[in-house]
Amino acid sequence: MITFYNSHHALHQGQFEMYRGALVPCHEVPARADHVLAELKLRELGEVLNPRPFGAEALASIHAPRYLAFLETAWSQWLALDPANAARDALPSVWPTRSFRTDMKPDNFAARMGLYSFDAGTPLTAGTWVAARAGAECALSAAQHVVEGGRSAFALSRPPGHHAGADFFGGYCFLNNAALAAQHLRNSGMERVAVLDVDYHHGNGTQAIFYDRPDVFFASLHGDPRTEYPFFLGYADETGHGAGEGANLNLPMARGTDYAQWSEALEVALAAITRFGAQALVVSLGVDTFALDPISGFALQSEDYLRMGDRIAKLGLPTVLVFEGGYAVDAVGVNAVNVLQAFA
Ligand code: Q9C
Ligand code: ZN
Repeated sequence: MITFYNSHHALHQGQFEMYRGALVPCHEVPARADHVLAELKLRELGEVLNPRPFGAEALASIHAPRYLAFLETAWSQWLALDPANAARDALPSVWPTRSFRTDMKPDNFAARMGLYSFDAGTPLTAGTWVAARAGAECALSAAQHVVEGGRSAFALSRPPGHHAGADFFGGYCFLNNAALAAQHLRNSGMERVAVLDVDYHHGNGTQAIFYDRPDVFFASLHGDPRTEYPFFLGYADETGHGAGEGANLNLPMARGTDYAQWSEALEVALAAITRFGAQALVVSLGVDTFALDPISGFALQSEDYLRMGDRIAKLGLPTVLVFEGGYAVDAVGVNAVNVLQAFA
């Protein structure tokens, strides 16, 4: 298994996220990717390459131009408000909910932060843009490897991506790496592409991006949004819209779900992907389904990730795996690389 990795990920290092009225240390930390990289090298799982550069057009294949322009300049806008902001991250604190407008370009930075986000858990930092762009290039490079005939490739991207929509950040995500990979496969001649999202949290950004499209199937296994983040999307009755009707499959599960139950939902998702006739697969590989994950509620064990990788490989599709969540930092390397090793 070839891996695309860029050390610039570490430039995105948030300090705090809002939790129950307090700013608490971020769960999404650079050490997560370092642990995965160390485990890949320990097991000699294959080459680790820097991504190749991709231009602005590649990002614009998924993201809105005004959102990309905002992300690229947000840190300098933040500093322009007050030089002392250099020592603190930018967090949104006001959002347009029902009855508000979202069609304007606000002159106020706080308003722009709210317009382009959906939670207060995702700090924007000095290095966010450079890190997120490098992570997106890892996903695009992994997709390109598969386009060129590789059986599979892993994008060790950070920050993660599946909560980011065409024009919003949130859930620790800024650019939707999995969606960018899927679109790159589409642009390179693969007519039907599936995204399988196994992160604990519903991939609301990926779902929203492809919801009305018949050419990209989205299947997600996740904690039931009735109780779990992101709460406002991810229900089983979301099956796609318009031409995309039938190309979206949500499989929410209760807290406490173990691999025996989880793997039944995996069978449902894989059967649907096969019925869809996917020519290539993108896996949003979050390992926050792990029993010891500090912010999640499933009960998967480290050995279960070997079974997961083995089962997904049996689909026999050219596959791009993209790193997403997983916050039991000491175990994240073993768990993610178990999937990759069993897949390979
Ligand atoms: N106290 C991903 O796994 N907040 N994002 C949870 C925890 C957001 C997770 C609250 C979780 C986002 C990529
Ligand atoms: Zn997650």
